[in-house]
Amino acid sequence: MGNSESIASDHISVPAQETYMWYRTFMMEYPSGLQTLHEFKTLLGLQGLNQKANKHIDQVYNTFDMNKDGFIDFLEFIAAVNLIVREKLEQKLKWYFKLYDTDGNGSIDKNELLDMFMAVQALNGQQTLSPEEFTNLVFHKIDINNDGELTLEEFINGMEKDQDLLEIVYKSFDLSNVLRVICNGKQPDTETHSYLSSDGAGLGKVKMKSP
Ligand SMILES: [Ca+2]
Ligand SMILES: [Ca+2]
Ligand SMILES: [Ca+2]
Repeated sequence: MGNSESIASDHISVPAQETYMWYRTFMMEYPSGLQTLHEFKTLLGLQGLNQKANKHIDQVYNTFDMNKDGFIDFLEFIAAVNLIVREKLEQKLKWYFKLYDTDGNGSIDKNELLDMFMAVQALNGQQTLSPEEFTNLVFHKIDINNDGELTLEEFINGMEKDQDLLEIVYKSFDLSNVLRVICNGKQPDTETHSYLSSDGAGLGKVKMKSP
């Protein structure tokens, strides 16, 4: 498919044998070699969301669509798998930072974080704190120079030190549950929101669908 040499590029460290297995799974599910936004949402059982939640998922999709052609190809797919399975906390936090920095200007402002928490609330239901309270809490804790913007450095340093904040971040989009959905194939309608409730199991286990 002409992807073989790019699979070996620097930041992708999924072993060849595993890569092949993922390739087969991906091509079985998406014979064209491309996953559309609609298919991404279908895979995760995330149709019919309200506008805010929907925009949040669009943004997630965009962070995986690295060449910005509107599709997730196999290389982008395996990079996402690699991020979820293998990368360290710092790399994951970089991904979340990119997710929250919706205008892409290299810092997260209060409105961006507020929008994100409102989307999370729309996805996960009412939380203990309101989106406004969450936003203020995060800025109070990790906006070190108090300028109302979170730089990548403030974000990573702050999150690494604070388990409670990290949990909030993980809740904003649970990567490990996404992986489980990918491994097990499309979700039946009855389990529409199963990816949202994490039980922490199954990470790193690659299961092939039976033919
Ligand atoms: Ca793409
Ligand atoms: Ca920004
Ligand atoms: Ca700051």
